[in-house]
Amino acid sequence: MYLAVGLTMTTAGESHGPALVAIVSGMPAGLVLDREAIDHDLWRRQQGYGRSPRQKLESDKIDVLSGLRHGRTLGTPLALVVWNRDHKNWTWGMSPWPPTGEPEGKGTKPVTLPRPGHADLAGVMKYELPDVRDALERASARHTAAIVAAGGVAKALLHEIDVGVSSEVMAVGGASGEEEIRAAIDGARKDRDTLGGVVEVRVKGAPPGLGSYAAKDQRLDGRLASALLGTQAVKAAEVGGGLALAELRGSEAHDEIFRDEEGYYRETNRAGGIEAGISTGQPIVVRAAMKPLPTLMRPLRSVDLETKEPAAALVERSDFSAVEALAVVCEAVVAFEMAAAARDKFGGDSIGDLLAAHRAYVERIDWAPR
Ligand code: EPS
Repeated sequence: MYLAVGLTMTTAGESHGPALVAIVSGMPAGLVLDREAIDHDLWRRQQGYGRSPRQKLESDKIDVLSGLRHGRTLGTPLALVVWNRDHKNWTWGMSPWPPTGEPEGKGTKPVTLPRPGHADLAGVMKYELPDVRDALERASARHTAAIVAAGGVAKALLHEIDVGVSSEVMAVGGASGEEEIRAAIDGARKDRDTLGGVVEVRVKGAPPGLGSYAAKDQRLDGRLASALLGTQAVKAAEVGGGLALAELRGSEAHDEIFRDEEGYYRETNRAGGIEAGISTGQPIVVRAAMKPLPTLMRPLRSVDLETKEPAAALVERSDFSAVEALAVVCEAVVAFEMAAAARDKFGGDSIGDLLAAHRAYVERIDWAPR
């Protein structure tokens, strides 16, 4: 039986394995992809103050194995690949097949010192793994490169219906403003510590009516929050006024409705562009909060899984802060959910059909972005 399930993404890949892969199914045929735009987002994800030396080894680029011909989607599954350049240093340690020859390079010795805050301890317990590396490789935020590649494809679809997605770093380690953030990261680096932070993503141009109150898995806010919380290191997600709305009275918390010759409008956007799980036509505003990364150069207390004795957690190359990268990743996950919601509403065999349905709909509701 064939089930139409809309736009979906499946990813695979380990941090130091050969590659990261994203298979995107349900993209309409005839969508033109801009390779440079997707590579630019991959580049942006690698930037930021406080990033790990790993980013100097990688220069992430998108490769496509299927679903695309001469730059246009075929309406069939797109297989997107981002190669791990660093894999050449891990060919024995991360060999998919039993390695041959003498152990060499990185990853040859089992990791036995779980880091508090990482996947290490829960991962080896859950999957009965002999080596913490078997858990941490997939849990690593390196995986987000594949998400950004898929988000780039989603942005191309959104661009066709004049929907744009942007992001901003709101705070790092409680500091805001470029100077203060740099100083905070310098301070953490000096103390061999790490910092988390908050990012905001905005979607402009989305028409009213994406998502639905009919079921929880169709609620746009629920889908966005789930996608944000499904991202490495994200511990909280907010829509519009978010947590602060709980402290207000109803008379202060909602966005009053007005109408002029151009149509309905609001003077405020406390709902973050979503009411009852449906887009309102205002900018969609979501935020994600990232915990400080758990790989510390001055490690926390842990237990050696081999000896069962107290020991310091694993120390390995990592970022002091990756909040700027998270902003780019959150853009991608939000873009993907918005593209999925647009595809659900307007159909998805061909981009022409989708555009025609979008045009007819915005005409019917007499809506234009403000
Ligand atoms: C990352 C790549 C990783 C880490 C980081 C994010 O590279 P490596 O492990 O080779 O240094 O820098 O991953 C984590 C923070 C983590 O907890 O796993 C990347 O490309 O974003």
